[in-house]
Amino acid sequence: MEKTFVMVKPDGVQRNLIGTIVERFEKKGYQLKAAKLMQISDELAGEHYGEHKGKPFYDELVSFITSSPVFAMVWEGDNVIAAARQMMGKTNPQEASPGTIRGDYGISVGKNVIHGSDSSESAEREINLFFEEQELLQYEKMNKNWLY
Ligand code: RTP
Ligand code: MG
Repeated sequence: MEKTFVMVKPDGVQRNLIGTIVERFEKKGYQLKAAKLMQISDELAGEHYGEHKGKPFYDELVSFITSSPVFAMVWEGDNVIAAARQMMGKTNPQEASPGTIRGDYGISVGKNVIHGSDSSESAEREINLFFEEQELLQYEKMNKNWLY
């Protein structure tokens, strides 16, 4: 089953959007495999955003992502990598469709609330960067008489 890395960025945490974003993924039907509130170090930011090194917005990107805690998650489900990107909407919230997370909650390209892996290679790399293997939990839906 496919897994992706999703992160509520500092602006999303500051604006109390963790619950709203988790709810969207839960309601869509994906399974939460791991989650934590964490502070990103300069070193981790450099690794995570390595592909953007040298770009004009890189310094601002690293300084923002390390400015305050983020909420890191791993979600699992069929086609979840592409679906998460669709749920997020375009990078620039001003171009993102209403109904997408960035379209509904984002302010600017630098404060766009959420990150999601853009390919299966990125997903594997980012999950390994942010989580230890034992932090990803394997569990199944129970068949209990109190679940109705
Ligand atoms: P992300 O990696 O955060 O999920 O976003 P993305 O794939 O939609 O966009 P990406 O091209 O990977 O850019 C990473 C983040 O850098 C900031 N950015 N600023 N000022 C600019 O022109 C600019 N371009 C990108 C955004 O915060 C973007 O999410
Ligand atoms: Mg990206």
